[in-house]
Amino acid sequence: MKFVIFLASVALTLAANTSHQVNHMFTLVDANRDGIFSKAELGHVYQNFDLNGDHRVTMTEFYRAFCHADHRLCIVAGDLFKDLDADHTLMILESSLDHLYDLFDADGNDEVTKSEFHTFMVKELDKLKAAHNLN
Ligand SMILES: [Ca+2]
Ligand SMILES: [Ca+2]
Ligand SMILES: [Ca+2]
Repeated sequence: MKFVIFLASVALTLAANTSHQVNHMFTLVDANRDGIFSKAELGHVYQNFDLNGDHRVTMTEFYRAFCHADHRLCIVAGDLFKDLDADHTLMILESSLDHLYDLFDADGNDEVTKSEFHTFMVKELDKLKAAHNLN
């Protein structure tokens, strides 16, 4: 259920003030509420996307997770997937989670703080919203 709430909050992000909604998203991904989005917590989010549990998230799985929560998310899901699929294999491997984590971890200390999460997500979502004229 928690993951659905997370996706719903992403949907709200598209319609509302990005900064405010990213703050809310952080409280959902930071499962143990220690102010750090840890690698383990990223892994948990990943497992929710990997519907058939084969340790790879295909574009279909990515779309399904996003579109299931809110059809407005389908609009940006393709672009978000491309940004995350750095090696252009049309799938996000579980082994690439370290790379994904580095995108958030701006200072490279192996911890993603609320401020690092906020900076990355606001930049990413504002870019996608602008590309689709959703601002
Ligand atoms: Ca945490
Ligand atoms: Ca899969
Ligand atoms: Ca950091």
